[in-house]
Amino acid sequence: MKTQVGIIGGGPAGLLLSQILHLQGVESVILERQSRDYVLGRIRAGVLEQGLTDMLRDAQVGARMDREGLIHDGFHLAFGGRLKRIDLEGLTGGKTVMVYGQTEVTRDLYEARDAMGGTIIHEAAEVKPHDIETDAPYLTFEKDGMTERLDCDFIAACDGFHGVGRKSIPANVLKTYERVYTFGWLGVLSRTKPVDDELIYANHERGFALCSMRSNTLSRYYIQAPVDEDINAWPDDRFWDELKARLPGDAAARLETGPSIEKSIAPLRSFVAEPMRHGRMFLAGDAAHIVPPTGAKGLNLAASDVYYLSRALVTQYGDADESGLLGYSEKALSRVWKAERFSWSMTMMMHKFPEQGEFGAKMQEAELDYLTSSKAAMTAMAENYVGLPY
Ligand code: RFL
Ligand code: PHB
Repeated sequence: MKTQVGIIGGGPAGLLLSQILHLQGVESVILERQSRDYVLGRIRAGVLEQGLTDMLRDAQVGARMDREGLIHDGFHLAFGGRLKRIDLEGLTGGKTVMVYGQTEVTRDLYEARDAMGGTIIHEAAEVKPHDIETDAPYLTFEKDGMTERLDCDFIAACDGFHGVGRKSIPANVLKTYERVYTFGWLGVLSRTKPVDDELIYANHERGFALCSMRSNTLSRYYIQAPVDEDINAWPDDRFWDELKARLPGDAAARLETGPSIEKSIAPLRSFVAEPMRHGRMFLAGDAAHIVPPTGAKGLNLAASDVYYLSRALVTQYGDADESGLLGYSEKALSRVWKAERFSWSMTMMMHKFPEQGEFGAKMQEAELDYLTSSKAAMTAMAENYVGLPY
């Protein structure tokens, strides 16, 4: 088999890259380790920046999002029993975010790839990049008991944090930066009316909580929990009680509870791998970087990588101009580090850290008090939350 761009990973980054390349006349093949149902069963991100929603529209996959997604022009910070609003639209000169699930984005991308005859090979095992330092890289993989080979001009490793792309870069080339947090997020999806029509991020002495949603009838809630917590120790009633305890009184009183449809614990991590290119292989999305979900940046960063990489590949093929590919890593990383900083600072401000003590708690309270009473500080927060320009 032969193609122009061999893509490892059929998550949002790989699918969006393939779709954009197709519309620009560049061929690709996606190799995905899991089945399509498995990929679509993962409940992940919910908040899309305008940069990503514009990209989805340009890639002809924005119609359902525009019908069903919810535009949010603000969100709330809860602390010390108070609820303070960050007016995203007012503070950023009209920018907003879109609440629309990653699962739905992925579904829309699969449908578009199918409709346009895109090749996605699911359940491709043992994917391995070869000869990435030469002009003739290729991928091998196992499918239905056979070893297959995919020759290509370039490889895009969009295979997430546990993928094989990053691991194929020699250790003396790759530098990684990491911070692992001692807690995770216990998340619940329930068919209930969201407690508020905007998101609420809560700092509470019992730990962080987040009230989010997927639609007006589907809620997504998270609470900070030890990362090694046994999920069976959290029957629904215990989850709802703990969530209520961490919300301001009137929000807790309004909270509609019901059976969980999904419940899982996600670890929190900050991670960056540099550079995002080695030879003819390029890393994009979670394959190169992870942010804790507090700033809602992970999927959005995957999208900005795809924005830079797709443009670089298109100018390479269209104009034989390789400057975009040469500058890809530096360009992508400059945006990545700013989102890392924002996600880290929001994580530090909103969670309970075992070592923080009473002084640390006072510092968080003062920071939140300052943030929500200073227009300059709120503007900085809003500007980052809606997403820095590409
Ligand atoms: P993905 O989604 O992990 O997709 C990678 C794909 O590669 C496949 N794969 C392989 N395929 C072939 N061979 C191999 N060896 C392979 N190894 C892996 C995998 O099966 C998978 O299908 O990475 P991608 O495309 O870079 O997308 C990144 C996003 O998924 C991620 O950043 C976000 O979900 C993060 N995130 C959020 N991001 C936001 O922008 N806004 C949010 O509100 C938000 N909330 C979240 C989140 C992530 C969460 N969890 C569970 C980590 C909330 C949570 C709870
Ligand atoms: C979500 O709805 O899953 C979500 C929303 C905001 C975040 C993280 C996750 O910061």
